[in-house]
Amino acid sequence: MASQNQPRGAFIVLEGADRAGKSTQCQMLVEHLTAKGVAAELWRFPDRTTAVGKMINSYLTSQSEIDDAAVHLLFSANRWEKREELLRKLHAGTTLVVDRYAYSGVAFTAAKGLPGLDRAWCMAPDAGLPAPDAVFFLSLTVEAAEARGGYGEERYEKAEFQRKVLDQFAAMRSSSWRMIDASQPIDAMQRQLREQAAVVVARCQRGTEAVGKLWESGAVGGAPLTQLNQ
Ligand code: DGP
Repeated sequence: MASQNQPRGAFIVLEGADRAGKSTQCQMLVEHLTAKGVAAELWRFPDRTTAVGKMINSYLTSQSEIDDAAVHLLFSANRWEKREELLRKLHAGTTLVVDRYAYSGVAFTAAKGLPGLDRAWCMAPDAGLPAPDAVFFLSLTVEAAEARGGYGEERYEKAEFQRKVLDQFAAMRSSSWRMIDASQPIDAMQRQLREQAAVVVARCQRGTEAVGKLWESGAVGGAPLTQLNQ
């Protein structure tokens, strides 16, 4: 286990509804950090390459039906199975830019509005997972997402459902999330992300921050917004 004073990589999560541009922004950010000499990797959840991830992929592409509670636990298991590697990378000094995390996990299942599967139930299986140092939320209305050429073919890519997902994200938003207006041009968004990611990376390189745990208070998304804005 690394001590609290060891320099480490930053754990940066990008969240948002579908079509907000997360994947493009994550990729650009990793390329930028790498060019600056910061060891950085792009990760994404769900990670469809693992055995669990393959089950999730089959569900998302409607090749299989899985009970809603059970598939929720699979998405969570997919994060848990990557936990050790994630911590190892951070402590070895690699910054991880992660396309979606447990926040999507909660928002997408809670948006189903099923009896018994409320937000508290949805949060429970992810409790204790490493907490990110920063959460950047790419904010885009459903109308703007549709104007971008509409949603794809996967299970959740329907306007009505995406509206419910956005409501869930809004309900769980913490003051430590950094909101990024995803209706801006790609380069403007990226500029904002780079500036703010640099602050988080520097903080973690200074070695003053231990990796937090979900959903401990003060750990969801890292430093308060005011600090990130300085
Ligand atoms: P992506 O590969 O980022 O396009 O994500 C695939 C879809 O799965 C997308 O509609 C968001 C949804 N999703 C991502 N993570 C979770 C999760 O943990 N639980 C649920 N139910 N859905 C998720």
